[in-house]
This record gives sequence, structure tokens and C-alpha cells, in this order.
Amino acid sequence: MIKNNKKLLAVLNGEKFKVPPVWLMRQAGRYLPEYKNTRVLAGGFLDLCYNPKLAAEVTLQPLNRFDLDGAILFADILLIPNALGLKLEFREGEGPILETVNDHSDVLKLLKTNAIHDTLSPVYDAVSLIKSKLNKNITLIGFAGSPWTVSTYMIEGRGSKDHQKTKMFLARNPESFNTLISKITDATVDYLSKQIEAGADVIKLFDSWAGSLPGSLVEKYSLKPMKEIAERLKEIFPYVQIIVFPRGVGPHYTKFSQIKAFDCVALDSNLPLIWAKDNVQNNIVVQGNLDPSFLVSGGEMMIEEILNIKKMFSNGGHIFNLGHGITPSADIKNVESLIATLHK
Ligand code: 1CP
Repeated sequence: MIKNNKKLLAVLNGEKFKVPPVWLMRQAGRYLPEYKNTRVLAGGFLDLCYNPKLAAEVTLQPLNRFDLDGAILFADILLIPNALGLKLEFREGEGPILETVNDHSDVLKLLKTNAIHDTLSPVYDAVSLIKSKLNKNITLIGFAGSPWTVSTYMIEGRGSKDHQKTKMFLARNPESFNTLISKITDATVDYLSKQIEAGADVIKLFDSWAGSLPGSLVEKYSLKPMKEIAERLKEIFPYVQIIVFPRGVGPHYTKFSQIKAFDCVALDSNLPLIWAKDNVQNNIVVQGNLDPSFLVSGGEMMIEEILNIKKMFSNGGHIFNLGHGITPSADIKNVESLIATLHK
């Protein structure tokens, strides 16, 4: 076993600790006043993502406040579609608006994989800069969206609840849809390779909308493309650790925990803890899964939930985290209390 002074990385490599390492999905974000200031200074959300100095600054902001074991690169899953040639805009209060892919000719119009670096090189510079400033005990997490989740934004043009347009595209033009998934997969492998070369210790793949797929298609469109990305990355970088987050797939979680190329599965907040312990953690390190709403409400119930999660996963590999991203209305005092409760 490789002994590691980075606790989060050590858990991924099989070490056990009394207090699990902790980081929080979306830990840099609008609940922090210093984030809002830097975002204004940058000009807008995309300007912030493509400004290495400011992106590094916001990545480090939560670590200056809280005793966290991981730093996650500040960027967004929609930078890949942007780098493939689709116009992207973030309007205040409205979320992302992306130019859409509507048919086969739009899929063919996407730029070649090797062209993405023209747009994405500031992200790699941000990774190097963060690495140079980061305390040696903190694990640096790089990330990308999964091909399925990224495809939903490319087809819908924005966040959607039912992904009807994407499912229509998939059902009516399966070959074009498969070409789109391959294009995203290739671009993601290249993008993440550059993040690893620049210093990312761990890679997380966000499949935030995996739960929107019918059960019959979870394996084909959520699991398989992420497995391909993980296997191709590990061929080049055998030691890189990979966390996958197939949010909302319920009992399919077990299949993800059995894939050799994955090192950790991030659990959403819906899963019963005992089920996740027996059917997921039994096979692989787990991450999660406090409901982010507790960081808004706080109080005794939050403390109880944190202690339950910690206890349930205490015999196997566990990285403490939320079951989804922290919300803008989260209270900083509750984040402090979360960390203090874990360390007690
Ligand atoms: O300042 C702002 O107004 C923008 C809010 C914001 C932030 C802070 C967006 C827009 N993206 C981000 C950063 C981000 N996004 C990070 C790095 C920061 C960190 O974790 O500390 C990461 C890992 C993401 C990943 C991301 N972007 C996901 C996957 C995770 C998840 O939450 O499910 C998704 C789905 C996106 C798309 C996206 N970007 C931003 C928004 C509001 C959305 C969701 C759009 C929607 O579906 O409605």
C-alpha cells in the first residue's frame, strides 16, 4: 500500500481513518461572499472559468475557511461543449444557455477533439497554479461531466427536468446520438489527461442526470461511456484515482461499484444508508451523502444525520461529502458545524 500524506487520496488507496476525509460538492460558490466578489471582479461566470488566476483563487477560498481534505478545480461541465464550438452564456439568475445540437449535421459541425485545447488551456493553467499553492496534505480534484449529462445540455440548451428533447434525439437518431456520445467521450479523455498532467490527483465524473435515463438504458449511456473514459485515462495514468457520480440510479449503483476502473462511487442522498453499505461500499470506496438542504436548515437533525452517515460507513472506505451540490442559501455556520461534528 502506498502511504500518503493526502488523507483523501489515502482512503482511495485503501487506508482507513477514524475521521473520514471531507470535501463538499460545489464548495466554491455563491454561498460564499468572497466568491461573489471575485465573480464580479472577473466580469462573469465564464470569464471566471477562463481566468487561471481568479479560478485558482476561488478554488482555494473554501479551504481558507474550512478544514477540508480536497480542493476541486473551479470550472464547469459545460466548458467541453463550449470548446467543441457551441456558444455558451451564463445569465445571472437564469443558469447556463448553450447553443443546441439538433440533428446529425450539427453533430458533424462540432470541432475536432484536438481543437478543444485552444479554448480550454486556461483551465490547465488554473490546475497548475492551484497545485503550486495548495497545502501538500490537500488532494486536488479535477473533473468533467459524463457524456450522457453533457449531451443533455447540448441537446436541450439548458437545464431540464425531463430531458424529453434528448430522449427524442436518442430514440429517433440513435446513430447520430452515439456519434455525439463518442465525440464527448474523446474530448473528455483529452481534457482530463491535460488536467492530470497539470497536477490533478483525482478525477471526478459528474453524471448528474443519470437518474433521468430509463433503467434499460443506464448501462449503455451512463455506465459504459464513463467506464471507457476511466479505462482510457488509466492506460495513460495508471495511478490516477477516479470517482463517479451516477446520481439517481438507485439499485443500479451496485453495477457501478463493480467496475475495476472506478475507485469510488459518489452516493446521492436518496439511497438508504444500510442498502448503500451492503450493496455499494462492500465493493468500493463510497463518497457522500448528506442532503445539501441540511446546510440550509442546520440544527439537531443535521448533526444526527452527519453522525449516522459517519457511523454507517465507518468500517469501510468512506469520503464524507454531500449527496449533491451545496446550494447558494447554505449557511456558512452550518458548514463549520458539519466539519466540527465530523472531527469530534
Ligand atoms: O456563479 C454562478 O452564478 C454560477 C453557479 C455555478 C458554479 C459555482 C455554475 C453554473 N457552475 C459552477 C461551478 C461548478 N460546476 C463546479 C466547480 C465548483 C465546485 O464544485 O466547488 C463544478 C464541479 C460544477 C459541475 C456542474 N455544472 C454540474 C455537475 C454537478 C451538479 O451540481 O450536478 C452541472 C450539472 C453543471 C451545470 C451548471 N453550471 C452552472 C449551473 C447553475 C448548472 C446547472 C444548470 C441546470 O441544470 O439548471
